[in-house]
Amino acid sequence: MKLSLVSLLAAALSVEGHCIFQKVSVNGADQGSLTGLRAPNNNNPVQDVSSQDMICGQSGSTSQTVINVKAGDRIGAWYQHVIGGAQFSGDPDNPIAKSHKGPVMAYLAKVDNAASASKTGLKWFKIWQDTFDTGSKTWGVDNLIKNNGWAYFNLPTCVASGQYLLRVEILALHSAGNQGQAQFYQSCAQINVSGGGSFSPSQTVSFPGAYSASDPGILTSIYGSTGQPDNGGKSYTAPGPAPISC
Ligand SMILES: [Cu+2]
Repeated sequence: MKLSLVSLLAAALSVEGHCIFQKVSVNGADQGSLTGLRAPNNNNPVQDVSSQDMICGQSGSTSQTVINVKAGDRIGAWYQHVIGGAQFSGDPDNPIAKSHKGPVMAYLAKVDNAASASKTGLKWFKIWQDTFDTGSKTWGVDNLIKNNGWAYFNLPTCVASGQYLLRVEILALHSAGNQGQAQFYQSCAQINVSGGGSFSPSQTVSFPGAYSASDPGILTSIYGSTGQPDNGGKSYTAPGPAPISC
């Protein structure tokens, strides 16, 4: 009974708790709202893992800008409740509702021209993830909220120079105990990497295709016997491949 009540509550909260990846920073330098991004126009999640919207979110804003970065740079991906930030002053669901526990992940795919490349048919590899710390019971989303909506990670030093789409994704698991109810929030940044290494991925994945609706990291209840979103004290494995290591 308790579990279903928690799930119902989480589902109710989710109506207002969505978010959009809408800005990039490079070593702390803010690149500007929607600059160099392919981002959705609304904050609704993608829930069908076979949808083309799994790639960069629902088609929305586009940009001619390609953001220059160096291998090893500290990249920030900024999520907020709506485009521009909070929906209203004191918005408790900004940057994202606290109920929306889950991992935050980043992928790259090599392209010839990041501003014009088609998003389909690309070969993606994961470069970073913040999943769940069993000791502190902290999810990647908890850390993002602490950072006012920023997810920070370093672009691996070994990544080859050239242009890429950078796909950053939140997977919100608050209702994920029922198939098709996990919520995916992603946009793609258009980046040009310089000073890179010689890494070329031996294994890549496709979007859609990388995830299945019954993946244990997607069809899962994060509520333990006490009804808390602590994954029952168990470790959590995010969907997709392991991040590359240089
Ligand atoms: Cu939501």
